[in-house]
Amino acid sequence: MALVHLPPIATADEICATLATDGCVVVDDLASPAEVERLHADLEPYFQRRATCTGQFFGYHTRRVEALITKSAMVRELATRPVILDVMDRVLGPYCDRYQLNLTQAIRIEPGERAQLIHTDDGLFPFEHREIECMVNCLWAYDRFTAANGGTRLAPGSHRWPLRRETHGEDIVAAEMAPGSVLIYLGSLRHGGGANTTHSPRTGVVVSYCLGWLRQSENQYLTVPPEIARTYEQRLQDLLGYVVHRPNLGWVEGQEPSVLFTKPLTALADGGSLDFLTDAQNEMIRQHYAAAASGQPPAAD
Ligand SMILES: O=C(O)CCC(=O)C(=O)O
Ligand SMILES: [Fe+2]
Repeated sequence: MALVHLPPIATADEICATLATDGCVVVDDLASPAEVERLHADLEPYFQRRATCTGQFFGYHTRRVEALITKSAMVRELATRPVILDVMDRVLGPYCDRYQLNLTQAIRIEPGERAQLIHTDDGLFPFEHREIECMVNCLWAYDRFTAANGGTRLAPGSHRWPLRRETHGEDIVAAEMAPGSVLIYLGSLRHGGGANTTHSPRTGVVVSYCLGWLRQSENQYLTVPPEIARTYEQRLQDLLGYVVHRPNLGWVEGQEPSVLFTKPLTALADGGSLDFLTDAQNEMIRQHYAAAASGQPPAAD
């Protein structure tokens, strides 16, 4: 099964149609050459001083740079690109009140790195969730991706396979794409970084999104504390998690966490707690008390 490439003008509906069947898709040239240059200018200094990873999964000839939201204005722009968020609205939106950033990580696979174990990224969340999609990743090509330099290996369609089905060589395709293209793949899709048998590194920038009621892989509150997050646009603040996920997940002193953009935590100690319910929950509770007030027996639940 080949990897589908769509043009930069592809709509969120077209992208989602391929994601539904294949679990992965490349949108070519979604970032311009000038934007790729900005990405290099932002991140190259960090790569120059970053040590290689140590780990069977992260690799031994791979450099990873995280906390990209504070490091790169260009990553902040890519993370909030409208067509990408429209895709997240469609794939993750149905299963949460709001989705959030899961992880930002630039991955440089260097010459000599072996192929990464084929895996699903949503294995982070240790519960069975075949009915829902928990995570979607965008892997922006910073260098050209080829089969030889470590282009991500993917098993298109594997998001629908029985859990115990084995992945074989013939199931795998390598993502080949130009700098500025983005590989979008579901958290449930089997994939892994490729071996780099060339003499040049292969770098990609992962911006990962997940359902708003899950723990984020990268701790966004510690990597982007309120004094920094307050300087960003609200859409990004929300993605970082500075907003309650209804009902009642993520509040601070009974308030929206975004109040920390204007007040210190100590200033919240005296305020009354709010509960953050969904419209359906508010309506259910309203009906319960209305029925009780009118003398009808309240519904049992
Ligand atoms: O760098 C890549 O191509 C993918 C890496 C990956 O899948 C991971 O680290 O989870
Ligand atoms: Fe992965």
